[in-house]
Amino acid sequence: MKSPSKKSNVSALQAARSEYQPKLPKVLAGNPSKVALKLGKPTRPLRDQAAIENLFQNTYGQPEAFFVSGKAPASMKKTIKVAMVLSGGQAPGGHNVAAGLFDGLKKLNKKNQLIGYLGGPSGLVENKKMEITDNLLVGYRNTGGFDIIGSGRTKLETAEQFESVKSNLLKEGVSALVVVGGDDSNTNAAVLAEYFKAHNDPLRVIGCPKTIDGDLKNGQIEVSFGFDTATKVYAELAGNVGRDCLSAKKYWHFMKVMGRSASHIALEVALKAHPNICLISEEVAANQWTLDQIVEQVAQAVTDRAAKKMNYGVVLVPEGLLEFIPEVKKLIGELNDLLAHNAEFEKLETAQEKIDFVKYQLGEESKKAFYSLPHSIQVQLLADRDPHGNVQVSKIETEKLLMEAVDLKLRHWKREGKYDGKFSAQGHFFGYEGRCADPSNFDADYCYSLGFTAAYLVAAGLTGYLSSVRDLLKPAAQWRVGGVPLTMMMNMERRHGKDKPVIQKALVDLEGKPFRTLAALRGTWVVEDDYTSPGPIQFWGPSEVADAVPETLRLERGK
Ligand code: FBP
Repeated sequence: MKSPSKKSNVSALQAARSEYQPKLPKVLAGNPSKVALKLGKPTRPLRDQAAIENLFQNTYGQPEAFFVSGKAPASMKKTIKVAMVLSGGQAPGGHNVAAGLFDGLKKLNKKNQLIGYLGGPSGLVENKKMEITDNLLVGYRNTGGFDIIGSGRTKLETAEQFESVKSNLLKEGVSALVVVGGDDSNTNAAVLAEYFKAHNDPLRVIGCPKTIDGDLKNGQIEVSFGFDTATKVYAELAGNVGRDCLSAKKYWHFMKVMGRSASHIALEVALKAHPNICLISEEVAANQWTLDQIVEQVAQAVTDRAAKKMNYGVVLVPEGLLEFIPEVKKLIGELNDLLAHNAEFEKLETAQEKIDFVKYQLGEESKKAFYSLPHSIQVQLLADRDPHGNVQVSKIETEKLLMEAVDLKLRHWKREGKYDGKFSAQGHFFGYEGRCADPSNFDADYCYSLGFTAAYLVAAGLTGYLSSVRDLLKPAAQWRVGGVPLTMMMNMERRHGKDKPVIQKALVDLEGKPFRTLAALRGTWVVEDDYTSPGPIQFWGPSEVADAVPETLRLERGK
């Protein structure tokens, strides 16, 4: 293999890291002719079974699949050409999925080929592609980013798009497509798999569970790739800021962390860095806390610490918080329905015109919620939805909203003699900083195995499955690999004003061990400083450091 160190933009660390050979489960590391496919019992989704069965008549109910030691079917050796696409937001380890898929295909048959479609799902429609070769992969192995072939968020939904994808893949001689994506992208994968099967097309579709958000998990999928690395990066930053607090003792730091709807990232970072406060959106929704109640809780913590002369602190804010505050959730729901494909609204140019447009159409309660928000947040709530109908929460400055609202409340309390302290706040948003980091050892190994497993699923002729690697707390050699039927993870949700089948997002389980651990510790963190410095990701060194798994995973799956 050529060394990437010859390239001028490769750091010394990347050059050394490119030599890392990701670990593989024993069953995949051995001779492929000794890998048998074992199928389990028929499956069904946890919710909305009838609706999902009706929409996925050809792929519904498929059994779970496992690769075990045994005799491989002769068909596994057949020469195949496979396509792959990276979809949605970047997540550390995507390049190792490509490497694993490529190496898996070549191990099965040297003549197998891998074609990468460029810029996400739109590349499939527009037929933009390149061959992924061993040479190309040099320099991408064990690196972060999706730049090898790029990514995008185009939603494939029209029959016209499906037909273009089909004809482009068939013309290229491709027999299977691997979609590397999150819940929305794998919903795309499920719909495509169903479409191809319903039309008797010789095309198969396999997904890989990607997303830093950590919300693509369930009984079968233990964690999505990228979560480990991204949270390690954010936890390092949160730990550093905690140290800054202890040193300067003058700021309250409000840190919004990515994660879209679910608060898994905030929770994981809190478990690692021990901030004074960590808001969890799911808890807000469960307790039906209003925005004002949340502001009061934070202001109370500031007041209690001020009484101990601690006019500083760290507050972690999950990116999707606003969507979980009941009155704002209702408002967003109404706005989504109102703005979905609304030609009149789309013509409006200025922020004020947009605000005026919705003002007369919102219900009383939502109107009140809308006007209780600062102008900047009103504008942000009216911004374009993403192609899957989601509010783009990364563009909503929730940390600033809270900083301002807490400041206002404290001024009020000061006048009433309830608070005596100094409040100076700094806002941070940690999101993009972690999405393209070089993958941790855990993600490097996990992604490589996911890609390798996808190659075997494709070769086994399966379609409508998500590549799955389980028992992740065990050494990689003992990981169990196979596929989980995509329809098993689906439910019906309202998107763009319509009920649509989508892969169910996993939210933080308030009864689960990770949240209960936070709940048991956070009381102490509010009044005493317990900031921890997890430090930068380590690729070499003691295994408890270099090979550490996410805390959430350890708590959820540990004995
Ligand atoms: P995916 O769900 O596609 O993995 O995206 C993750 C994410 O990083 C979210 O945490 C964030 O809200 C969103 O992408 C930001 O999207 P964009 O990259 O379009 O700004």
